[in-house]
Amino acid sequence: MKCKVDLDCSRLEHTHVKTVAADQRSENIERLSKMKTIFTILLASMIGFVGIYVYIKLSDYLLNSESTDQHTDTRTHHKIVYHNLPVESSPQCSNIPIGNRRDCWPGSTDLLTDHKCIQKGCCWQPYIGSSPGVGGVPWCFYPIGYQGYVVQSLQKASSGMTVQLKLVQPSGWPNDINNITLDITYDSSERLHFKIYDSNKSRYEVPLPLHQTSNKVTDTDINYNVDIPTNGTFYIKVYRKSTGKILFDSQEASPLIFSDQFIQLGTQLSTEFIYGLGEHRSSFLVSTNWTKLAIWNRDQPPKRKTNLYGSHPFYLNVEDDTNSHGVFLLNSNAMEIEIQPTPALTYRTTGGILDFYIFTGPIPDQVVQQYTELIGRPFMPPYWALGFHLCRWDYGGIDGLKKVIKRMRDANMPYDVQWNDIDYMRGHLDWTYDQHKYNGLPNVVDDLHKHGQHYVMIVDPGISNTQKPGSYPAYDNGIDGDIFIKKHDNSGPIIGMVWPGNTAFPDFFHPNVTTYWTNLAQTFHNQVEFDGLWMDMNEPSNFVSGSVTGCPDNNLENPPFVPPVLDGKTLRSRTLCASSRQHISTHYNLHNMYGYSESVATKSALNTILGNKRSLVISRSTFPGSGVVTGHWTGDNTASWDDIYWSIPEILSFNMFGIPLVGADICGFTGETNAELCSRWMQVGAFYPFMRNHNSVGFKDQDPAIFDEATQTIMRDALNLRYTLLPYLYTLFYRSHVNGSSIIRPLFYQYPVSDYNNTYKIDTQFMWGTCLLITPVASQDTTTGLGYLPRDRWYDWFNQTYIDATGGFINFDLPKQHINLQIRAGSIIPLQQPAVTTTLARKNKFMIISALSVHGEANGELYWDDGVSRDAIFWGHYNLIKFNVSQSTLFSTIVKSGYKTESMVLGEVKVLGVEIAPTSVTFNNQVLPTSDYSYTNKTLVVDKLSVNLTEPFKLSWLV
Ligand code: MIG
Repeated sequence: MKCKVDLDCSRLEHTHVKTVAADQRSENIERLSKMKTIFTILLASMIGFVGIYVYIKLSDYLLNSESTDQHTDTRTHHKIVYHNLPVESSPQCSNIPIGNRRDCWPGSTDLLTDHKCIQKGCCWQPYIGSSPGVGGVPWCFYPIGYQGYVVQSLQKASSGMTVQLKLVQPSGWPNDINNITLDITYDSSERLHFKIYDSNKSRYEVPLPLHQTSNKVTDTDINYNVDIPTNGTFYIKVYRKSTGKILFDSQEASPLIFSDQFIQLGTQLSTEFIYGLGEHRSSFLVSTNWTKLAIWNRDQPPKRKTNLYGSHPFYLNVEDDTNSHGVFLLNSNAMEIEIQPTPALTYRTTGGILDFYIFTGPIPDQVVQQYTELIGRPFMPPYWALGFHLCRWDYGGIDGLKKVIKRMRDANMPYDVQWNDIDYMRGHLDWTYDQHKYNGLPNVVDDLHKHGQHYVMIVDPGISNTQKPGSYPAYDNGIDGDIFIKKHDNSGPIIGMVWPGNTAFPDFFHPNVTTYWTNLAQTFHNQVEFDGLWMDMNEPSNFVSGSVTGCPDNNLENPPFVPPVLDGKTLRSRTLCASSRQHISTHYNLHNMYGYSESVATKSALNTILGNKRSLVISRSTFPGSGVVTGHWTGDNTASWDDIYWSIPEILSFNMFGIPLVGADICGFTGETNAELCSRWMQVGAFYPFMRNHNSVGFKDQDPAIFDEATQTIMRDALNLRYTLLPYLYTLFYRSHVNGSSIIRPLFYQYPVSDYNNTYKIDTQFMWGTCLLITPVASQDTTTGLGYLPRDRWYDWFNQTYIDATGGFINFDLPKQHINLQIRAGSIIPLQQPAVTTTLARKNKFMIISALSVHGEANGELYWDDGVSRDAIFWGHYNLIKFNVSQSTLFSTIVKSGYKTESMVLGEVKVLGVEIAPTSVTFNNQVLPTSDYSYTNKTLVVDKLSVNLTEPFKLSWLV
């Protein structure tokens, strides 16, 4: 008989013989192999790998000798006969290198046996060093030529195509969808969109407002080629047109599966240089050594190999010629992403559809720009949000709070924002403050404002449902507006337990929720004039699993596939029941967007309350698009040196996710910090886009002013350096807001070519934009340390001498008080004299540092506005000034001059790398007296200026 499914015909064959005997035998084999698996696992722990190796070889031999002929598929009774157990001898199975095996049995709770594997149409080959179903080299894997879906028809259109796919081989997962459609759209020359969905029934799709392009392009205008077969087994390949390099290629990767609750697609990667896929604690470069990443938002102090607070199914992959591209899967369901040595990547998601976007870059920062063009550009923070933030859990009451504010001021620490954690609330109730413990809080906030400082406090999503009716509007109004998440059967709010005890949870996708939330925020703001809000616990976190009354038993609570989330095989762990109901869909679908939706509602409330003033939202849980409204802190770290290191890949990743306003809890959240750790951390933290020192309850104070004089000096210096750099940081935020450029960048963004083997792996150092290289200290008792200097000229920030680096590690002096900061030759950086608040610093004189390239050139820019108006850019109420150096002249160009309210006075210009002493210096063609400038160490300093920056100027040095 002809084998219809052209899968592995040598191995599968329809037959009518020996059915009964074969059934019998297959049961025996199943039993035997089950035992084998149990034994294997037991033995692995007992006698180690040598023993297990001998055991597997032996049992394989026994199995082989027992089943060399045939057995029948007992499940389907289709009398499919399998030859040759184990199947390594069949060509569709045996020629697959170990690293290329595509897991056919991911995350199953069932005990895997060779029989079950083969029933699924897959290959079976035990591997020493991994356990089936858990991860690592799979024992059960897809054969070459596995079919699944075939192409039924392909219809081309001017800017894309539509492909109909039909299932020809059951996947083995419940509820396969037989007919699915693939829509391919050429969104722009740099962006491809492809979407796979049920042809007959609409399914849940992610409710994210995307910035779609209105004019799609035709295939002559695109930078990529798409290759889909017109018949036969489905695959999709996307190439870069100019180089032929792969951007997406599902052909030899994990096959497409589209069942109701298990959807899979794999792709080959271009190289092992892959970044992104958050939120996880790992090196910035994601390992291709069988890494399984679970995505399911979770309140979990960061640790390795587990799901954390946010979901970001976006990666950047470098091609072997240093071009880069990005891939975004728009899907909010619980998912697993596996990366294997091929290198290849597999998505396995538990719902929704497959909705992919590919960005062609080719420069890494362009990939991020193209990604944020789709999901939304980061918001423009108020200027004060770039200052130093101070927080701790439990100040003990109003006196504790006042004491820390006073000592920070007395110590002259640059310090802009004071925060409060849940201890300010009455009984942990949202939108209340404890009138006894925090008696006078409104006055403290007024006093902060009088000092040009700002105030942010925490709000958790859980709303207590146990207050006296009529006494707690947050609950009563929620019931009136019907905005709480409901039980699976819609019978009232689902009740969990958080800080205030039992709570309901607002559904931030409910149409009435914005009014509800805004009213609560407004009422509270009438008492305590906060400037920003801190969104914690919004995964959402729940102290009980599912709800106080548990969860029902249904297919959403017990999906056939659960990614490797913390606490085993259940989605409800530390959150709500998956089958609880939100207005637009189930929590199963929307869970990963809870923090996102809360941030959107909160930002909207703040916009209403504060009018045209910018506010600050900082959220723990995030999703693609969160950066449009919120910043992020990386959660509950510990006071350890390791945690300083981990903060760097975390911050690099969030810049890639379009949430550049990000920082880790400086000096550590849990655990006791110490002077050395905390001062090193303040030094690194001075370069976090969001700089906040935060401490957990029960640990000693760690605000800068609590330490001894010497430590305070180190911290104050770090803060002053940051405040000096704020005009540059603010300009980077402007670029991020209008173009999507990253603020914090890995070295390879700037140096992908010459240092292929080095820069791609570096995540202990990072850059601010394209100009500054930061080499932090993340280890104890360090006085010297290695840092990488890419091939370029680098100026030391402090002594202003340069090194012509050839691309390699050099040994830096790193004494306790020293921050290792290099300026890339060719940069012009706008600066300002620091002060104890940004409010004061903004009035100081500007400075410019110009670090000349080998050719004596440099450029840079400065963005400036009033720092608070929300629509400054929209109305053009800003100044944009470009600076250039060529031919021994530094000159400015006024690109935009729409902000005149405050004067901008330039007081000093420094030019680094002036090789020959100038014979004279002119400013706007006037010769300067020699007392107005100095020249030492190849640095020209002109420091007696008082020049209006909003007019163009020209500084020349004649040699
Ligand atoms: O269950 O509000 O990550 O920053 O201090 C802990 C108390 C709740 C977790 C946050 C942390 C905050 C703490 N919160």
